[in-house]
Amino acid sequence: MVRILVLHGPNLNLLGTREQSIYGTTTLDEIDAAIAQTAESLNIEVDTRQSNVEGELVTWIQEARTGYHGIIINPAAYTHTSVAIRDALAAVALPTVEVHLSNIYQREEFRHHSYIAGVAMAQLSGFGPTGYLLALQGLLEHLLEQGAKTGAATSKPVRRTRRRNA
Ligand code: CA2
Repeated sequence: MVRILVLHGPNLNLLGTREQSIYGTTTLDEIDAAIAQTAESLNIEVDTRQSNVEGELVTWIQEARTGYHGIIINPAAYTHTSVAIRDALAAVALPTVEVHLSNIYQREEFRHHSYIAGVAMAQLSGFGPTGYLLALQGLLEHLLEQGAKTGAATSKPVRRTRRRNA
């Protein structure tokens, strides 16, 4: 079964309690619940973790190498500062999707640069909490395609869509 690790960076534990005009009213627990629900419907396993500590995020990324097929990360402020997180993602070389709740390119200049984007397969910025769910779907499609090419054990879930002429 496909296993994906979702990482939330610093201060995202405060979601829904402050700065609601920028980040909305949804709490991190609610986001994690929506991620779990989507994971179930996609028939994949997802673990979600949050940390305010850069080194802890680096350690989790390193550990993901053995137990996970891909990573979804909102590095929060570390997006714009952390060579350490970028290096960890490059080292584990797992397909990674970078997610931001807000559109970082419509905000202050210092948020326009991401150290993570260069080592991520994709970036979603500005969809709010839905970004995580879109990332799950996109990453799964990518992994299944890769598995089909490499013969890796990422079993494809049965598609329920009926084709008229099938
Ligand atoms: O838009 C995003 O998801 C960000 O990654 C959020 C980060 C910010 O530094 C990035 O530029 C864009 C900040 C997360 C802080 O979250 C808070 C939530 C509630 C109250 C205060 C901060």
